Amino acid sequence: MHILRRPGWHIGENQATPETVFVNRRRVLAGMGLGLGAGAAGGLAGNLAFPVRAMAAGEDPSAGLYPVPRNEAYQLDRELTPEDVNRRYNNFYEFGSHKEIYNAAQSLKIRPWEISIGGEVEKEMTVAIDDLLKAMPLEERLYRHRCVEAWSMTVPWSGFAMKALVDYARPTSAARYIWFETFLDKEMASGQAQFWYPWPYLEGMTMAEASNDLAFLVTGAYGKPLAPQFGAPLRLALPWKYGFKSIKSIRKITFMRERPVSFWEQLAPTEYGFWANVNPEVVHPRWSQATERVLHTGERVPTLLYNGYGEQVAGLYAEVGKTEKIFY
Ligand SMILES: Nc1nc2c(c(=O)[nH]1)N[C@H]1C(S)=C(S)[C@@H](COP(=O)(O)O)O[C@H]1N2
Ligand SMILES: [Mo]
Repeated sequence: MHILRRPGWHIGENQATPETVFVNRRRVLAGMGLGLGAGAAGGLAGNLAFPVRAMAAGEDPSAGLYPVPRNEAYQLDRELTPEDVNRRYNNFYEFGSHKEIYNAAQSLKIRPWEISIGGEVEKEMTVAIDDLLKAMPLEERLYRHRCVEAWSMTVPWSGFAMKALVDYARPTSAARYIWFETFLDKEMASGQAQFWYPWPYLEGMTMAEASNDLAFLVTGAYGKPLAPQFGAPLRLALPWKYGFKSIKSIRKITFMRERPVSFWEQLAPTEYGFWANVNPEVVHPRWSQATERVLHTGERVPTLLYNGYGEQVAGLYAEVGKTEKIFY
């Protein structure tokens, strides 16, 4: 059904030095007839070759809502990734299968933006993002983020607890999973013209995971509305799981009896499974997960079980972990 092409992250980043990433990228760009100024090296901090177009003031109607109060229950063990670094190093395959999608992502049209909520719910509905923002209790949380490619960042996300969305959606008792889907528009997002990917991006979680305090729906970052490249206007943050679970630019939320087969799981089921909990001891089929590269310093630090959030989430897997692989 799907033609399997190796996505970018099949090259373990920890097997490639920043230099080789840089050289390879320069070669690719040269092959495409694009010159490359000094230092766009894999989005590493430093001389940045391309300016990021700033969103014009007032362009985002939710701007007045930020900053939102910080929830001090979520503390970090390391410093925040500078906003500038984060805004220029992203995974968002809808806009390209490399890290420098920030300019391409500015074409993401974030208003009007409606989210449909359906499946096993008392009543299906469609809600405009600005109405949802008004109905939800917004707060800021400092979270770690660990990509399966073995880099990590820390972000001050703004948004609301997944639980609040579940209460709002009023699922029936038949709901066991929640499916999330990204927009589908290949005119707007040229990556979606790459037909070998099973668009739209799809992810999911169990109802129990959705009820965990840590499960967070993100609407802003760094005290502002979410920049397009972060997955505006609504994305997930499941910080104890590999980053690909944190789906961006959500259009559709469906409560289901069945488990979804997510975007990456369709492409490579043995590498990117449904559970995808972070575990430094469970090697990716082609690279180690023992350490991670901190995005803005380049430093390598040990990866933690459940990305350091075991106390909050390990209990979710006590039963299922006996019969299923919960780390991929
Ligand atoms: N729709 C969509 N969501 C996505 C992705 C994507 O390509 N498309 N990439 C995922 C991956 S692999 C990671 S690591 C994070 C990256 O989030 P960031 O760019 O804000 O750092 O988004 C996740 N969500
Ligand atoms: Mo990722």
